[in-house]
Amino acid sequence: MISEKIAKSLNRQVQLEAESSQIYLAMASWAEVEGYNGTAAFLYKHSDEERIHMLKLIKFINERGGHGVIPALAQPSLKYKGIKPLFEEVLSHEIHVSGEINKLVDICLKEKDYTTHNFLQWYVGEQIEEEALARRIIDKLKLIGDDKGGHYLFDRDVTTIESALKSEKGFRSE
Ligand code: OFO
Repeated sequence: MISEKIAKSLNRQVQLEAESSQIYLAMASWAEVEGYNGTAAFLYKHSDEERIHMLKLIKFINERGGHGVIPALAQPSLKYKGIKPLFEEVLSHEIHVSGEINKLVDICLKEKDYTTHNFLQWYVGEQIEEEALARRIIDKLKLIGDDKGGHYLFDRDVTTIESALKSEKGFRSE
């Protein structure tokens, strides 16, 4: 059984994961309209993954005697200044999410809720991977600069950056 405090904190994280999914969905739609189809596919997939992160939390809260609350969501940005600013926004969002996960871990330790603490380790690992991926993508975009051909190739290959990073760092493959 989780305490009310833990349930409330986990539900805040449910909201954050739902917001992440919504933001990446808006980014995907913008990228698709702009003709960046590879980037759109990458972001649609990430939006789906964030929804799974949210579901995992809802199910955990419910299994542990709490109530996973489905949040109302704010309208995300509709437009982005370009692919690089978009991915910079992804990185700063992921850094924010990592900070919130760390706060949650801290609350669990203070509350001596070792079960939830253990459950959250998956999210700790996930955030390391997601920050690393966003940084890797931004590094590539810095190399490309304003080169149009480079942007074309980036968009064609962006989905392979993730698998390359995972095999190089030994990250999980799901
Ligand atoms: Fe849920 O991993 Fe990003 O935010």
